[in-house]
Amino acid sequence: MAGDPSDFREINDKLVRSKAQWAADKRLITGRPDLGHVNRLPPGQKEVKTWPVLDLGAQPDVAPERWRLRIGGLVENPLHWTLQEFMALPQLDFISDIHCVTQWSRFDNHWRGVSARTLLELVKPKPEAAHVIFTAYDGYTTNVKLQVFADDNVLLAHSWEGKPISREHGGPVRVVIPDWYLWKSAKWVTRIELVAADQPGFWETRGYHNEGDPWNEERYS
Ligand SMILES: Nc1nc2c(c(=O)[nH]1)N[C@H]1C(S)=C(S)[C@@H](COP(=O)(O)O)O[C@H]1N2
Ligand SMILES: [Mo]
Repeated sequence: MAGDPSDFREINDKLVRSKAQWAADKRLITGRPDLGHVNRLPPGQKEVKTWPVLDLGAQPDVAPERWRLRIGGLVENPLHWTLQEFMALPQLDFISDIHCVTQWSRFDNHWRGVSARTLLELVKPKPEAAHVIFTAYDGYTTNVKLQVFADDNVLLAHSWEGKPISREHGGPVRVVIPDWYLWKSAKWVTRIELVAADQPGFWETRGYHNEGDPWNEERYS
């Protein structure tokens, strides 16, 4: 079935190789972390006004009526939502800056969606849950600690600047974790799994850092 996570497609091998090489070469590291967030722009970043598109090249076309979000794993109450059900959850407007490891940052993005906290309150993580694994419709995976996902600025967003998030940027729904480099923010998200043991995702197993704090230059492992 097209767009199903199991339908693992041809990914852009050239792009993957060149980004993995950047990681191996430790490109863009300034050696001057800004842990106090003195500057709005994290070290080594450049501000852009456009919004570049970065992904593995598949860009699944997920029709709104086919989109599902499932949250499972170490939770008391595994749940799934259609887009209509998701839109009926409490909605939050949030403004955040985003920072891509390939050097661009974009300030003041206006998002609308459902906060991670709202979702976590509904599924109720078990005490053993410590990590969160995201899976997207293109097969992409990424991981963060549960405490990062539970931060009050984390959103599952369906709108950007007052319009539905476009297919190329991960619509119908994408994750937004603004405190980490943007590879942690899965586009076309469909599954969120709470687990006890960490599971590094697509880029984390190809030389990227397991965490990804832009102010600490956590670009590569
Ligand atoms: N599903 C999925 N999510 C993804 C990716 C991807 O390839 N597939 N790429 C990540 C990377 S490396 C970046 S930099 C951002 C880019 O988001 P954008 O294209 O909206 O700028 O998406 C992240 N989320
Ligand atoms: Mo990226």
